[in-house]
Amino acid sequence: MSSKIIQTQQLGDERGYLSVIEGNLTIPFEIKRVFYIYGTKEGIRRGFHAHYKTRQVLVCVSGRCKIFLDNSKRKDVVELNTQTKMLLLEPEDWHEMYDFSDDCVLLVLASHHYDPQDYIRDYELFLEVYGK
Ligand code: T46
Repeated sequence: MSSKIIQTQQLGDERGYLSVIEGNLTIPFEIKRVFYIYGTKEGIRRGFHAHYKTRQVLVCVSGRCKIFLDNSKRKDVVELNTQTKMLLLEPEDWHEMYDFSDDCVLLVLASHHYDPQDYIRDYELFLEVYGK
């Protein structure tokens, strides 16, 4: 699997905690876009796509969720359940997000601006592009 876990440090003092993500330092790309997923209803599964070029980093800044990954040869599940554990999600890995806790805020940092053409939402096309 190309995608992998990255840990960031928990900084802080008697006032509480602070964690930092810096483009081209903590994560291996310049951050062009930030979005966050929250208020996800019970039982909902999202994603169901891969990308052509967008690299992303996912971190639950509140709560937890699971990410199912599929590189056409292998499948894996990553649980994001702490503010210091991030998933570097590479474009070639099909992904689905699920098991969101009520308080989940999934922060996503992306290497490219939003472009619907960058999505591969058809699993057969995904296999043609990235399989074999
Ligand atoms: C991904 C996973 C982790 C925009 O207009 N701009 C944006 O930057 C984004 C990300 C979405 N949208 C619109 C497109 C849809 O109408 O917001 C709506 C929900 O997006 P989508 O159904 O693509 O959301 P997810 O949760 O399936 O996927 C998102 C990202 O789109 C995707 O890049 O990898 O989170």
